Amino acid sequence: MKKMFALLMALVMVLALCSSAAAEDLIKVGFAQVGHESDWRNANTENYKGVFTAENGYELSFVDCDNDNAVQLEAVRSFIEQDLDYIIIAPIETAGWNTVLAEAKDAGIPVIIADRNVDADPSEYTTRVGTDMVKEGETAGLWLAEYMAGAEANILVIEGTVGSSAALGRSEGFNNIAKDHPEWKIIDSQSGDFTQAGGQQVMESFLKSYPGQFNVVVCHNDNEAYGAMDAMDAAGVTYGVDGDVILISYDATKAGLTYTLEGKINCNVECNPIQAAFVKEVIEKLEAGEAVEAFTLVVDEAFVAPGITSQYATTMTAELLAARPY
Ligand code: GZL
Repeated sequence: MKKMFALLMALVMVLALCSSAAAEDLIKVGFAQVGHESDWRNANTENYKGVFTAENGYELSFVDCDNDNAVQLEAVRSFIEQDLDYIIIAPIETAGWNTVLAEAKDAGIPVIIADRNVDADPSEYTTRVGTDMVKEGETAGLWLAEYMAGAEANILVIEGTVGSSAALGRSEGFNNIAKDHPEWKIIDSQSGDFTQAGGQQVMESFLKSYPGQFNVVVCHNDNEAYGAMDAMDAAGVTYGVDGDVILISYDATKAGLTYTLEGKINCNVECNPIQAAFVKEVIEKLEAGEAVEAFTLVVDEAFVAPGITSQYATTMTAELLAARPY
């Protein structure tokens, strides 16, 4: 009996040593995520949690920074204090990163900027993975120009989070096209903070300020578009392919593309949230001592409602919707 007990204890000790050794072998990654402001963000978070798993050899320290810059900086500093192996930052805003990036660099911890961008010299961090937000804005503008075919456009814009590279880039890109169209007028542009409540609030304000004066609404993400749709429904303003107002959105999430298939959103410019595998590939290269590119582009496309054909976007179908990964 005593022998059995001793054997059992030895087995428990070996298993404990193996598990701690296994834990020691995991690559420790800190991820300071923007927050949970949108369907896109949630899809992005789920993607990271599904890739950076113990089975894949990682220990993920995930912080939802709730759209709060101070919380995000604090999260990155805590990763540095914990001396993690890698730090991933999806920056809420572009500004304010130089000091903490220098701290991470001094600590010898590689930093990967993911999704959005920072106002810091690329030499201040290891690499960046994300989409081209300026191109997304240009795609929306090019599609609108094709669709309007020279007709007047009186445009209201519901922007994303103030100071975010997603909002700045999409505005820059759209304006790159708008400047070539004197028949267009951007009447107003306010931030809806990438949330449905924000989109509804801004649209309600626009409906009060500019009744009957606009025929295009551009929303920087699907959740803002849902809010704008609720506000326009309540005001009896029609939108979409059979409505008075052309509705353009970004993200092309499953729900956003459902509205696009239904003709309620005329054009939806994708921003692909499935980015974790690209980041994991970068980390694996760094682990192997290999050089990595300064920037890894995550490619996306655009979609339009049935009945619309475009050189810049794919016409939505039920089959396409069923095949969408997020
Ligand atoms: C874009 C991403 C944006 C999405 C929004 O890459 O940063 O933030 O467009 C999300 O849905 O909130």
